[in-house]
Amino acid sequence: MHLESRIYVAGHRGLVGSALVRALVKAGYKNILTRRRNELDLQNESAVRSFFMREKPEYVLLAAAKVGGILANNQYPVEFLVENLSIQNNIILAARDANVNKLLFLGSSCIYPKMSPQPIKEEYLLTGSLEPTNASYALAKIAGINLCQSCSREYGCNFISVMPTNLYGPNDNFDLDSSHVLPALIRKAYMAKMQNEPTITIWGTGTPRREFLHSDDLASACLFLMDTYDSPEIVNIGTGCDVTITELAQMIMETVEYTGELVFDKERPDGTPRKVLDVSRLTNLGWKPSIQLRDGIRELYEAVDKSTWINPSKI
Ligand code: GFB
Repeated sequence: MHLESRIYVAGHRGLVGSALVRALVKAGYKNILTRRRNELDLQNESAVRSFFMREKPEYVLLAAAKVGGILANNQYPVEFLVENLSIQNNIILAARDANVNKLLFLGSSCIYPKMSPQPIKEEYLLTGSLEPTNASYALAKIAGINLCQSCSREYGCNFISVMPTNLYGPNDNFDLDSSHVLPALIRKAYMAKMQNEPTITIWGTGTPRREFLHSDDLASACLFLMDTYDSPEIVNIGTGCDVTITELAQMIMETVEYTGELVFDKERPDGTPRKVLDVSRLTNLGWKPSIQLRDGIRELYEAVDKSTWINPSKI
């Protein structure tokens, strides 16, 4: 990509898309295309096609998706499947038809089998059954990978796919019904501290292990791959290190300076027991993350607007 290239970031207001825009601006890119939801409905095929034909983006970073934590994924499988299929089909096929130079598709580590060997190598894709709580989202993402690979094979497109681990960072979702664990626990610990509650509730057993990557590190890896990587083979993006949910909760409680106890709601699902990525493909290409989990949590906690967190019944 050149600093003058026309680069479309789909999903620019989300956790990933906003990090991509920050990284592009910081690197000096001058022609970043974005559209808000009310300007362009990504589920509307003809609207997406017209946008591509009119604006002629040269590069596309596909970060638009319906995303959520374990509860939302489990409750709304139809929406997670259909909305994601629709958004990615519309954008990827319009990019093919508009002769986009290169497209980067964001997948997820949940595409891998629930009981995959650890750490998870890229070649473990489609070697076993998926985790049921997010199978619909995972299947949509697997279809997106296949569409990118098929466009490369059948039409010669340079469409690459990356598989990030669990992400966190600015513009994260702190809604307790739809968020991922890290922002949820920041909110729960902060509210409990403010209201002198003796405990906070953790869903599940606290034993699942998760790997967390800051969205600014993800954006850095994506721009690195846009410059250096031209293969349809998927690439994992992560730190290669994981923690248990209990360890994460303790780290967050230390940051928030909340000294209560953890209570485990074992009626809630644990999800997959472990999903730490093997990041050697990316490391061998020459990229590594730079934000430590503890530092990233502190930065997020200090920056987030806590004034809207007013529902004590959700603690
Ligand atoms: O982050 P999370 O919702 O997503 O949950 P997944 C991770 C773990 O944290 C699970 C536990 O074991 C949860 O039960 N957990 C404990 C909590 N307390 C909480 C809480 O208050 N809120 C939440 N949300 N979790 C998602 C997938 O799976 O990961 C998506 O559903 C996507 O499709 C995403 O792939 C990266 O890691 O389990």
